[in-house]
Amino acid sequence: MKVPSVLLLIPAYNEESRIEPVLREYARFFRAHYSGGFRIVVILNGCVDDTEGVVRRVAADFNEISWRVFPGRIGKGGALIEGLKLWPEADLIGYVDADGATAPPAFLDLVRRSGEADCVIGSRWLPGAVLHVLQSSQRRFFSRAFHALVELLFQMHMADTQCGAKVMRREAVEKVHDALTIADMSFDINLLYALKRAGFKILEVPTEWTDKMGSKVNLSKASLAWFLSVVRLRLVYSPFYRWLAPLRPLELWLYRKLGSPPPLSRREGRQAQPTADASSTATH
Ligand SMILES: Nc1nc2c(ncn2[C@@H]2O[C@H](COP(=O)(O)OP(=O)(O)O)[C@@H](O)[C@H]2O)c(=O)[nH]1
Ligand SMILES: [Mg+2]
Repeated sequence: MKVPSVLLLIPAYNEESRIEPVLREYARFFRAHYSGGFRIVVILNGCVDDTEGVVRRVAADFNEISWRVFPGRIGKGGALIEGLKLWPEADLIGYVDADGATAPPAFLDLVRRSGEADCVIGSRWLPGAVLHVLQSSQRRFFSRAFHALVELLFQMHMADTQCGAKVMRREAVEKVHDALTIADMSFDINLLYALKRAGFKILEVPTEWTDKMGSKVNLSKASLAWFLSVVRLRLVYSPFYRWLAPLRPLELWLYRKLGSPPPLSRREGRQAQPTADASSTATH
């Protein structure tokens, strides 16, 4: 059987000091251990540092690496919604964080198990997960509270919706892409719930994870935005949603106050364009 080709997306927001070794390790590791096609596309969003210069330098050494630049602060979710539009280019599309919390062998493990489901996700909360460095206790507490809320709202019965490592079959991404609108880190819930509703099988596997210094998350503000996003997502799938349209300006104001990217309307999603110079580099 043909070994599936893999497209790995890496969302990057001001990652000039963390991303270089991660890109080099992934490119080297997959060259040595994976016989199918392998490409990395870094999706830079709202960067005001030299992430692009760093990625450009590394890409000169590894032709499997390319990048797209979105100058606006479209968030991790916004970056992935854009990146997932590249679905025609690979059999499997996945993503990991730019800080290397998921090392290449752990991502390859998800790829290898992709024959068992339409979407395979890493889990830090299943028995068998190996956590080398834990998130802060505050972050873990918040994470569990958020998880309880997500379970209450969506009943997906997963142990860890938020792990930054996931891989999907192209057909599944294509089918659900129009339903993806959440731009902040609740994007993962948007994705998983859309996959479930469409009848795709999701497999959660214990993973290996090393929490990294330099998180860009401001928990007190971001958590409120994530809360808003999941409640909103629940409403999208309820009969009340169309009555709430007049609240859209209030919603935009709230996201702005919280410093988080608001959910995309589908039309906006279609309009986001990378800057011309960078997209032309994404043809390796
Ligand atoms: N915090 C944050 N991360 C973003 C954003 N856009 C993309 N990312 C990427 O999302 C990934 C996870 O971010 P990180 O700060 O490590 O989050 P944490 O480990 O969950 O605290 C990294 O690859 C970031 O570069 C954004 O607007 N905010
Ligand atoms: Mg991180």
